[in-house]
Amino acid sequence: MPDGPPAASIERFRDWRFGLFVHWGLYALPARHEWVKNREQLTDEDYQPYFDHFEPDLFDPRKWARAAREAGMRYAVLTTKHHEGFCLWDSAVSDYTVAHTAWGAGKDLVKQFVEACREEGLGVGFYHSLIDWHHPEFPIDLMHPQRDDEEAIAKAAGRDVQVYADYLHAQTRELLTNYGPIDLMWFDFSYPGRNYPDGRDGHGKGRDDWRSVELMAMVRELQPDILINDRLDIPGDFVTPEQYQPDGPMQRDGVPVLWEACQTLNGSWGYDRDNLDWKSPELLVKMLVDSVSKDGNLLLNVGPTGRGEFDPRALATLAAIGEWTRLHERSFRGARPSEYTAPADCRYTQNGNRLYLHFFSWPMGHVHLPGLAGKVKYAQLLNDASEIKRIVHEPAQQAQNTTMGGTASDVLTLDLPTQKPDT
Ligand code: JFZ
Repeated sequence: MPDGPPAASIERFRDWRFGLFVHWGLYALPARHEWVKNREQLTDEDYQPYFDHFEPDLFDPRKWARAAREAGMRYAVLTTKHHEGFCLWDSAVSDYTVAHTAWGAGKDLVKQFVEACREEGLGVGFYHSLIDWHHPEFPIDLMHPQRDDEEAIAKAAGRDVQVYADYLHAQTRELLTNYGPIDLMWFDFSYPGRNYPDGRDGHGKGRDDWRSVELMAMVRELQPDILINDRLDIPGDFVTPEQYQPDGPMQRDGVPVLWEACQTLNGSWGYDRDNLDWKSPELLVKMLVDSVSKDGNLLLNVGPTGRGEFDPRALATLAAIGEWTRLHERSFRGARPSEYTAPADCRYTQNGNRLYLHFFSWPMGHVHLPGLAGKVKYAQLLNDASEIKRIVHEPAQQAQNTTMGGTASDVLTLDLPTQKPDT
Protein backbone atom coordinates (compact mmCIF):
# COMPACT_ATOMS: atom_id res chain seq x y z
CA MET A 1 0.00 0.00 0.00
CA PRO A 2 1.55 3.32 -1.05
CA ASP A 3 1.89 5.95 1.70
CA GLY A 4 0.40 8.73 -0.33
CA PRO A 5 -1.55 9.62 -3.45
CA PRO A 6 -0.15 9.38 -6.98
CA ALA A 7 1.77 12.39 -8.28
CA ALA A 8 -0.89 12.92 -10.97
CA SER A 9 -3.56 13.56 -8.30
CA ILE A 10 -1.32 16.09 -6.59
CA GLU A 11 -0.53 17.99 -9.79
CA ARG A 12 -4.17 18.03 -10.89
CA PHE A 13 -5.19 19.48 -7.53
CA ARG A 14 -2.45 22.11 -7.71
CA ASP A 15 -3.51 23.05 -11.23
CA TRP A 16 -7.15 23.56 -10.24
CA ARG A 17 -6.15 26.25 -7.75
CA PHE A 18 -9.70 27.40 -7.00
CA GLY A 19 -12.63 25.39 -5.66
CA LEU A 20 -16.10 25.70 -4.17
CA PHE A 21 -16.90 24.62 -0.63
CA VAL A 22 -20.59 24.01 0.08
CA HIS A 23 -21.84 23.90 3.67
CA TRP A 24 -25.40 22.73 3.60
CA GLY A 25 -27.56 20.90 6.08
CA LEU A 26 -30.46 21.43 8.45
CA TYR A 27 -28.69 24.49 9.87
CA ALA A 28 -29.66 26.35 6.67
CA LEU A 29 -33.16 26.62 8.19
CA PRO A 30 -32.37 28.44 11.45
CA ALA A 31 -30.06 30.41 9.14
CA ARG A 32 -27.79 31.63 11.91
CA HIS A 33 -24.51 29.71 11.57
CA GLU A 34 -23.82 25.98 11.19
CA TRP A 35 -22.80 25.79 14.86
CA VAL A 36 -26.24 26.99 16.03
CA LYS A 37 -27.07 23.70 17.78
CA ASN A 38 -23.92 23.99 19.87
CA ARG A 39 -23.92 27.75 20.36
CA GLU A 40 -27.50 27.86 21.56
CA GLN A 41 -27.30 24.53 23.41
CA LEU A 42 -30.23 23.16 21.45
CA THR A 43 -31.39 19.64 22.28
CA ASP A 44 -32.34 17.09 19.62
CA GLU A 45 -35.93 18.01 20.37
CA ASP A 46 -35.25 21.74 19.85
CA TYR A 47 -33.56 20.88 16.56
CA GLN A 48 -36.28 18.54 15.28
CA PRO A 49 -38.33 21.25 13.48
CA TYR A 50 -35.49 21.72 11.00
CA PHE A 51 -35.63 18.02 10.12
CA ASP A 52 -39.40 18.15 9.86
CA HIS A 53 -39.37 21.25 7.66
CA PHE A 54 -36.39 20.40 5.47
CA GLU A 55 -37.88 21.05 2.05
CA PRO A 56 -35.30 22.40 -0.39
CA ASP A 57 -37.67 22.65 -3.32
CA LEU A 58 -35.23 24.73 -5.37
CA PHE A 59 -32.29 22.35 -4.93
CA ASP A 60 -30.58 22.10 -8.32
CA PRO A 61 -26.90 21.28 -7.98
CA ARG A 62 -26.38 21.91 -11.70
CA LYS A 63 -26.94 25.58 -10.85
CA TRP A 64 -24.37 25.40 -8.05
CA ALA A 65 -21.87 23.71 -10.32
CA ARG A 66 -22.45 26.20 -13.13
CA ALA A 67 -22.03 29.18 -10.80
CA ALA A 68 -18.79 27.63 -9.54
CA ARG A 69 -17.48 26.98 -13.02
CA GLU A 70 -18.31 30.50 -14.17
CA ALA A 71 -16.50 31.92 -11.14
CA GLY A 72 -13.42 30.02 -12.27
CA MET A 73 -13.58 27.12 -9.83
CA ARG A 74 -12.58 23.65 -10.97
CA TYR A 75 -13.70 21.47 -8.05
CA ALA A 76 -16.36 21.42 -5.39
CA VAL A 77 -16.49 19.97 -1.88
CA LEU A 78 -19.85 19.22 -0.25
CA THR A 79 -20.66 18.65 3.43
CA THR A 80 -22.04 15.11 3.21
CA LYS A 81 -22.61 15.42 6.98
CA HIS A 82 -21.71 18.37 9.20
CA HIS A 83 -21.38 18.35 13.01
CA GLU A 84 -25.17 18.27 13.43
CA GLY A 85 -25.08 14.68 12.11
CA PHE A 86 -27.67 15.02 9.34
CA CYS A 87 -26.72 13.02 6.23
CA LEU A 88 -27.35 14.33 2.73
CA TRP A 89 -27.43 10.79 1.35
CA ASP A 90 -29.51 7.72 2.15
CA SER A 91 -27.01 6.13 4.52
CA ALA A 92 -27.70 2.48 5.32
CA VAL A 93 -26.52 2.95 8.91
CA SER A 94 -28.59 5.99 9.89
CA ASP A 95 -32.14 7.22 9.84
CA TYR A 96 -31.03 10.81 10.36
CA THR A 97 -30.81 11.40 6.62
CA VAL A 98 -32.51 13.35 3.87
CA ALA A 99 -34.19 10.16 2.72
CA HIS A 100 -36.01 9.98 6.06
CA THR A 101 -37.46 13.48 5.85
CA ALA A 102 -41.00 14.08 4.65
CA TRP A 103 -39.68 15.91 1.59
CA GLY A 104 -36.79 13.66 0.73
CA ALA A 105 -38.13 10.10 0.60
CA GLY A 106 -35.97 8.18 -1.83
CA LYS A 107 -33.65 11.13 -2.46
CA ASP A 108 -29.86 11.13 -2.45
CA LEU A 109 -28.54 14.69 -2.63
CA VAL A 110 -24.91 13.59 -2.59
CA LYS A 111 -25.54 11.58 -5.76
CA GLN A 112 -27.19 14.55 -7.45
CA PHE A 113 -24.33 16.78 -6.39
CA VAL A 114 -21.70 14.38 -7.74
CA GLU A 115 -23.53 14.05 -11.06
CA ALA A 116 -23.86 17.82 -11.39
CA CYS A 117 -20.14 18.30 -10.77
CA ARG A 118 -19.26 15.70 -13.37
CA GLU A 119 -21.59 17.30 -15.91
CA GLU A 120 -19.91 20.67 -15.38
CA GLY A 121 -16.42 19.16 -15.43
CA LEU A 122 -15.67 19.86 -11.78
CA GLY A 123 -13.57 17.66 -9.50
CA VAL A 124 -15.51 16.28 -6.53
CA GLY A 125 -14.71 16.33 -2.83
CA PHE A 126 -16.56 15.12 0.25
CA TYR A 127 -16.41 17.00 3.53
CA HIS A 128 -17.35 14.65 6.33
CA SER A 129 -17.63 15.66 9.96
CA LEU A 130 -15.83 13.58 12.57
CA ILE A 131 -17.82 15.37 15.24
CA ASP A 132 -21.44 14.22 15.49
CA TRP A 133 -23.94 16.02 17.73
CA HIS A 134 -26.71 13.54 16.94
CA HIS A 135 -25.17 10.09 17.23
CA PRO A 136 -26.18 8.41 20.51
CA GLU A 137 -22.66 7.05 21.14
CA PHE A 138 -20.71 10.25 20.45
CA PRO A 139 -19.41 11.09 23.93
CA ILE A 140 -20.10 14.44 25.51
CA ASP A 141 -17.10 16.72 25.14
CA LEU A 142 -16.35 20.39 24.79
CA MET A 143 -17.47 20.33 21.16
CA HIS A 144 -20.71 18.54 21.94
CA PRO A 145 -23.83 20.51 22.73
CA GLN A 146 -24.93 19.91 26.26
CA ARG A 147 -27.05 21.75 28.69
CA ASP A 148 -25.02 22.11 31.81
CA ASP A 149 -27.45 20.00 33.82
CA GLU A 150 -27.18 16.70 35.62
CA GLU A 151 -29.83 15.05 33.49
CA ALA A 152 -28.11 15.69 30.18
CA ILE A 153 -24.78 14.55 31.51
CA ALA A 154 -26.26 11.42 33.12
CA LYS A 155 -27.99 10.56 29.86
CA ALA A 156 -24.71 10.81 28.01
CA ALA A 157 -22.73 8.72 30.48
CA GLY A 158 -21.34 5.46 29.20
CA ARG A 159 -21.23 6.45 25.55
CA ASP A 160 -18.69 4.45 23.60
CA VAL A 161 -16.68 6.38 21.04
CA GLN A 162 -15.58 3.14 19.40
CA VAL A 163 -19.17 2.36 18.49
CA TYR A 164 -19.33 5.81 16.96
CA ALA A 165 -16.04 5.13 15.12
CA ASP A 166 -17.59 2.02 13.56
CA TYR A 167 -20.38 4.25 12.26
CA LEU A 168 -17.87 6.81 10.96
CA HIS A 169 -15.97 4.09 9.11
CA ALA A 170 -19.15 2.55 7.69
CA GLN A 171 -20.36 5.92 6.38
CA THR A 172 -16.97 6.75 4.90
CA ARG A 173 -17.05 3.39 3.14
CA GLU A 174 -20.49 4.15 1.68
CA LEU A 175 -19.40 7.56 0.43
CA LEU A 176 -16.27 6.21 -1.22
CA THR A 177 -17.95 3.13 -2.72
CA ASN A 178 -21.21 4.35 -4.20
CA TYR A 179 -20.34 7.51 -6.14
CA GLY A 180 -17.48 6.61 -8.48
CA PRO A 181 -14.06 8.26 -8.29
CA ILE A 182 -13.86 10.98 -5.64
CA ASP A 183 -10.98 13.45 -5.77
CA LEU A 184 -10.83 14.76 -2.18
CA MET A 185 -11.78 13.55 1.29
CA TRP A 186 -12.11 16.41 3.75
CA PHE A 187 -12.53 15.16 7.34
CA ASP A 188 -13.32 17.69 10.07
CA PHE A 189 -11.90 17.83 12.76
CA SER A 190 -9.69 16.61 15.65
CA TYR A 191 -9.00 18.37 18.94
CA PRO A 192 -6.94 15.99 21.07
CA GLY A 193 -6.32 17.12 24.62
CA ARG A 194 -8.42 20.25 24.25
CA ASN A 195 -9.83 21.56 27.53
CA TYR A 196 -12.50 24.00 28.57
CA PRO A 197 -11.34 27.59 29.11
CA ASP A 198 -11.57 27.09 32.89
CA GLY A 199 -9.18 24.14 32.65
CA ARG A 200 -11.65 21.27 33.07
CA ASP A 201 -11.02 18.19 30.92
CA GLY A 202 -12.58 18.82 27.52
CA HIS A 203 -12.47 15.15 26.52
CA GLY A 204 -10.88 16.15 23.23
CA LYS A 205 -10.80 13.68 20.39
CA GLY A 206 -8.14 12.52 17.98
CA ARG A 207 -6.57 9.61 16.16
CA ASP A 208 -7.40 6.95 18.77
CA ASP A 209 -11.05 7.96 18.87
CA TRP A 210 -11.52 7.98 15.08
CA ARG A 211 -9.05 5.09 14.51
CA SER A 212 -7.48 7.44 11.99
CA VAL A 213 -4.72 5.18 10.69
CA GLU A 214 -7.20 2.44 9.85
CA LEU A 215 -9.66 4.97 8.41
CA MET A 216 -7.06 6.53 6.14
CA ALA A 217 -5.92 3.10 4.93
CA MET A 218 -9.50 2.26 4.04
CA VAL A 219 -9.93 5.52 2.15
CA ARG A 220 -6.81 4.83 0.10
CA GLU A 221 -7.88 1.27 -0.59
CA LEU A 222 -11.32 2.36 -1.83
CA GLN A 223 -10.06 5.40 -3.77
CA PRO A 224 -6.39 5.01 -4.69
CA ASP A 225 -6.23 8.41 -6.43
CA ILE A 226 -7.88 10.46 -3.67
CA LEU A 227 -6.26 13.26 -1.65
CA ILE A 228 -7.04 13.30 2.08
CA ASN A 229 -6.86 16.41 4.25
CA ASP A 230 -4.97 16.79 7.50
CA ARG A 231 -7.67 16.91 10.17
CA LEU A 232 -7.60 13.27 11.32
CA ASP A 233 -4.83 14.04 13.84
CA ILE A 234 -2.36 12.22 11.58
CA PRO A 235 -0.54 13.77 8.61
CA GLY A 236 -2.67 14.00 5.48
CA ASP A 237 -1.99 14.80 1.84
CA PHE A 238 -2.75 18.50 2.15
CA VAL A 239 -3.07 21.02 4.96
CA THR A 240 -6.04 23.31 5.43
CA PRO A 241 -5.42 26.79 6.88
CA GLU A 242 -8.84 28.10 7.77
CA GLN A 243 -9.93 31.72 7.23
CA TYR A 244 -6.30 32.73 7.20
CA GLN A 245 -3.58 33.28 4.58
CA PRO A 246 -0.14 31.86 5.44
CA ASP A 247 2.86 34.16 5.09
CA GLY A 248 4.54 32.00 2.46
CA PRO A 249 4.58 28.54 0.88
CA MET A 250 3.58 26.11 3.63
CA GLN A 251 5.89 23.45 5.03
CA ARG A 252 5.64 20.40 7.23
CA ASP A 253 8.82 19.34 9.03
CA GLY A 254 10.76 21.74 6.83
CA VAL A 255 9.45 20.20 3.59
CA PRO A 256 6.98 21.95 1.24
CA VAL A 257 3.46 20.61 1.73
CA LEU A 258 0.37 20.78 -0.46
CA TRP A 259 -2.13 23.25 0.97
CA GLU A 260 -5.56 24.71 0.48
CA ALA A 261 -6.87 27.78 2.30
CA CYS A 262 -10.60 27.67 3.02
CA GLN A 263 -12.58 30.86 3.26
CA THR A 264 -16.10 32.02 4.00
CA LEU A 265 -17.92 34.74 2.11
CA ASN A 266 -19.10 36.28 5.36
CA GLY A 267 -17.58 34.54 8.39
CA SER A 268 -20.24 31.82 8.53
CA TRP A 269 -20.01 28.52 6.63
CA GLY A 270 -23.70 27.71 6.81
CA TYR A 271 -26.34 30.08 5.45
CA ASP A 272 -26.50 33.04 7.83
CA ARG A 273 -29.32 35.32 6.80
CA ASP A 274 -28.63 38.42 8.90
CA ASN A 275 -24.87 38.38 8.59
CA LEU A 276 -23.47 41.62 7.18
CA ASP A 277 -19.81 40.76 7.25
CA TRP A 278 -19.49 40.07 3.52
CA LYS A 279 -16.07 40.11 1.94
CA SER A 280 -15.77 42.07 -1.28
CA PRO A 281 -15.05 40.21 -4.53
CA GLU A 282 -11.86 42.24 -4.70
CA LEU A 283 -10.67 40.90 -1.34
CA LEU A 284 -11.55 37.33 -2.33
CA VAL A 285 -9.63 37.63 -5.60
CA LYS A 286 -6.66 38.87 -3.58
CA MET A 287 -6.94 35.79 -1.38
CA LEU A 288 -6.94 33.55 -4.45
CA VAL A 289 -3.92 35.30 -5.95
CA ASP A 290 -2.13 35.32 -2.59
CA SER A 291 -2.70 31.56 -2.23
CA VAL A 292 -1.44 30.76 -5.74
CA SER A 293 1.60 33.03 -5.28
CA LYS A 294 2.46 30.81 -2.27
CA ASP A 295 1.69 27.55 -4.12
CA GLY A 296 -1.68 27.00 -2.44
CA ASN A 297 -5.31 26.62 -3.46
CA LEU A 298 -8.37 28.56 -2.33
CA LEU A 299 -11.57 26.75 -1.39
CA LEU A 300 -14.27 29.40 -1.20
CA ASN A 301 -17.48 28.58 0.62
CA VAL A 302 -21.15 29.18 -0.12
CA GLY A 303 -23.89 28.24 2.34
CA PRO A 304 -27.05 27.59 0.28
CA THR A 305 -30.45 28.55 1.71
CA GLY A 306 -33.01 26.19 3.16
CA ARG A 307 -34.68 26.10 -0.24
CA GLY A 308 -31.45 24.84 -1.75
CA GLU A 309 -30.29 27.93 -3.61
CA PHE A 310 -27.27 30.19 -3.49
CA ASP A 311 -28.69 33.47 -2.23
CA PRO A 312 -28.36 36.63 -4.38
CA ARG A 313 -25.43 38.02 -2.38
CA ALA A 314 -23.42 34.84 -2.88
CA LEU A 315 -24.31 34.70 -6.56
CA ALA A 316 -23.34 38.34 -7.09
CA THR A 317 -19.99 37.74 -5.43
CA LEU A 318 -19.30 34.65 -7.54
CA ALA A 319 -20.31 36.51 -10.69
CA ALA A 320 -17.94 39.39 -9.90
CA ILE A 321 -15.10 36.95 -9.25
CA GLY A 322 -16.01 35.28 -12.56
CA GLU A 323 -15.59 38.54 -14.43
CA TRP A 324 -12.08 38.82 -13.02
CA THR A 325 -11.42 35.15 -13.85
CA ARG A 326 -12.60 35.59 -17.42
CA LEU A 327 -9.79 38.06 -18.03
CA HIS A 328 -7.12 36.71 -15.70
CA GLU A 329 -7.52 32.95 -15.64
CA ARG A 330 -4.13 32.14 -17.07
CA SER A 331 -2.46 34.06 -14.27
CA PHE A 332 -3.67 31.52 -11.70
CA ARG A 333 -4.90 28.28 -13.30
CA GLY A 334 -1.99 25.87 -13.33
CA ALA A 335 0.23 28.66 -12.04
CA ARG A 336 3.04 28.32 -9.53
CA PRO A 337 5.01 30.71 -7.34
CA SER A 338 7.85 32.63 -8.95
CA GLU A 339 11.49 32.49 -7.93
CA TYR A 340 11.46 36.31 -7.94
CA THR A 341 10.39 38.43 -4.99
CA ALA A 342 7.46 40.73 -5.72
CA PRO A 343 7.55 44.41 -4.70
CA ALA A 344 5.50 45.67 -1.76
CA ASP A 345 1.76 45.03 -2.00
CA CYS A 346 2.19 42.88 -5.11
CA ARG A 347 2.20 39.15 -5.79
CA TYR A 348 3.90 37.13 -8.50
CA THR A 349 2.50 34.00 -10.08
CA GLN A 350 4.23 32.16 -12.87
CA ASN A 351 3.12 29.81 -15.63
CA GLY A 352 6.05 28.48 -17.65
CA ASN A 353 8.08 31.47 -18.80
CA ARG A 354 5.25 33.94 -18.24
CA LEU A 355 5.47 35.97 -15.06
CA TYR A 356 2.29 37.62 -13.75
CA LEU A 357 2.51 40.65 -11.50
CA HIS A 358 -0.65 41.26 -9.44
CA PHE A 359 -1.09 44.69 -7.86
CA PHE A 360 -2.99 44.81 -4.57
CA SER A 361 -2.90 48.61 -4.88
CA TRP A 362 -2.25 50.55 -8.04
CA PRO A 363 1.23 52.12 -8.15
CA MET A 364 2.14 55.76 -8.61
CA GLY A 365 2.96 55.63 -12.30
CA HIS A 366 5.90 53.23 -12.13
CA VAL A 367 6.77 49.94 -10.56
CA HIS A 368 10.33 48.83 -9.82
CA LEU A 369 11.07 45.14 -10.16
CA PRO A 370 14.32 43.95 -8.57
CA GLY A 371 16.16 41.18 -10.37
CA LEU A 372 14.27 41.53 -13.62
CA ALA A 373 16.47 43.91 -15.59
CA GLY A 374 17.30 42.28 -18.90
CA LYS A 375 15.04 39.30 -18.21
CA VAL A 376 11.73 40.45 -19.70
CA LYS A 377 11.16 40.24 -23.46
CA TYR A 378 7.75 41.84 -23.53
CA ALA A 379 5.32 43.25 -20.98
CA GLN A 380 1.59 43.85 -21.20
CA LEU A 381 -1.51 44.34 -19.10
CA LEU A 382 -3.41 41.08 -18.95
CA ASN A 383 -6.95 42.46 -19.09
CA ASP A 384 -6.60 44.03 -22.54
CA ALA A 385 -3.18 42.90 -23.83
CA SER A 386 -2.03 46.52 -24.05
CA GLU A 387 1.70 46.99 -24.10
CA ILE A 388 3.56 48.17 -21.02
CA LYS A 389 6.56 50.22 -21.97
CA ARG A 390 9.71 49.48 -20.07
CA ILE A 391 11.94 52.28 -18.91
CA VAL A 392 15.32 51.07 -20.01
CA HIS A 393 17.21 54.19 -18.93
CA GLU A 394 16.28 55.16 -15.43
CA PRO A 395 15.73 58.83 -14.66
CA ALA A 396 18.97 60.53 -13.65
CA GLN A 397 17.81 61.21 -10.09
CA GLN A 398 16.95 57.61 -9.48
CA ALA A 399 20.07 56.29 -11.18
CA GLN A 400 22.14 58.22 -8.63
CA ASN A 401 20.29 56.56 -5.80
CA THR A 402 20.23 53.00 -7.08
CA THR A 403 23.42 52.63 -9.12
CA MET A 404 25.99 52.68 -6.39
CA GLY A 405 29.67 52.69 -7.19
CA GLY A 406 29.09 52.18 -10.89
CA THR A 407 27.31 48.79 -10.51
CA ALA A 408 24.40 48.50 -12.91
CA SER A 409 21.04 48.19 -11.17
CA ASP A 410 19.20 44.89 -11.67
CA VAL A 411 15.90 46.72 -11.29
CA LEU A 412 13.46 46.74 -14.17
CA THR A 413 11.17 49.77 -14.08
CA LEU A 414 7.80 49.60 -15.81
CA ASP A 415 5.85 52.63 -16.92
CA LEU A 416 2.18 52.09 -16.02
CA PRO A 417 -1.02 53.91 -16.99
CA THR A 418 -2.28 56.36 -14.40
CA GLN A 419 -5.66 54.72 -14.32
CA LYS A 420 -5.98 51.28 -12.78
CA PRO A 421 -7.50 48.90 -15.36
CA ASP A 422 -11.17 48.22 -14.59
CA THR A 423 -10.81 44.66 -13.43
C1 JFZ B 1 -14.56 23.53 11.13
C2 JFZ B 1 -16.05 23.48 11.40
O1 JFZ B 1 -16.28 23.49 12.78
C3 JFZ B 1 -16.73 24.63 10.72
O2 JFZ B 1 -18.13 24.59 10.95
C4 JFZ B 1 -16.46 24.55 9.24
O3 JFZ B 1 -16.99 23.35 8.71
C5 JFZ B 1 -14.96 24.61 9.00
C6 JFZ B 1 -14.58 24.44 7.57
O4 JFZ B 1 -14.29 23.60 9.75
O5 JFZ B 1 -14.03 24.61 11.84
C7 JFZ B 1 -12.80 24.55 12.38
C8 JFZ B 1 -12.06 23.42 12.43
C9 JFZ B 1 -10.80 23.44 12.99
C10 JFZ B 1 -10.30 24.61 13.50
C11 JFZ B 1 -11.04 25.77 13.42
C12 JFZ B 1 -12.28 25.73 12.88
N1 JFZ B 1 -9.04 24.62 14.08
O6 JFZ B 1 -8.39 23.56 14.17
O7 JFZ B 1 -8.56 25.71 14.46
